[in-house]
Amino acid sequence: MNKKQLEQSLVLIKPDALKNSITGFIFSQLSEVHTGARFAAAKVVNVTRFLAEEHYAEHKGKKFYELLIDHIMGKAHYPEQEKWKRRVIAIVYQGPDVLKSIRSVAGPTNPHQAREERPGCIRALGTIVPVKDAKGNIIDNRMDNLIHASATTADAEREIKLWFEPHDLPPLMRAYETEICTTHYYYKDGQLYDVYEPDSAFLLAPGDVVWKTDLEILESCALNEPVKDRLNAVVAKYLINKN
Ligand code: FUP
Repeated sequence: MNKKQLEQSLVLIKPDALKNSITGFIFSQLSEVHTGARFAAAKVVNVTRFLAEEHYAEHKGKKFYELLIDHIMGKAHYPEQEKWKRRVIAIVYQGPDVLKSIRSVAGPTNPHQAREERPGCIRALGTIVPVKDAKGNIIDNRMDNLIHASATTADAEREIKLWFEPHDLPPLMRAYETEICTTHYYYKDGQLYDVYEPDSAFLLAPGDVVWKTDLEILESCALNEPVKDRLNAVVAKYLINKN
């Protein structure tokens, strides 16, 4: 398979799409006949704050950041008593020019703009929700735009490695280099361990297939080299649906 055929994109079907039952429509719009995109991996994820913050790291500090985090975590669409419904569907699509074709079917970020400029695109079915304070005054607006799709090849690599382990993809559909892990890794409160520590989370065992770039970070971290700020992005996928 050549590099172009291996092009991949991360798509997230967000909680607003699940709540409004338009998952089928989205899958149909993204299907191979429309976009040339094939499924390479898929999972249902209860998004923790840990994962949400890593996914939207580039938006940290912006005015809409907290709304964005609440949205992707499902908190904006499902109250505490329905928190088991807080999910996204994460998919890796693969195909020639898949980044461009999926972004095109998705449409502009802002659903109102999508409706004006690209009727028929997925995000044209989204909405903008006014956010009110306790007194009922509108204090902000939240963009419910139904899906996320990677914007660039660099974003796709970062995002796919954030949400998926190599073994989530069939071996011939892995676009990024892998290695075999030779150590045990456990994680607790920002620290890595090579033997089990009470209440730590198991990450990897010898023989596991791991993204090469992840293993480099884990090995550097174990040697106390200054890569701590990148550890969360490695760990996040191993904690998915584990709590
Ligand atoms: P996109 O790549 O189209 O998903 O857009 P961005 O990465 O710029 O934005 C990520 C998410 O932030 C969007 F899905 C919606 C949200 N957002 C806002 O809520 N307000 C803004 O002004 C910009 C983005």
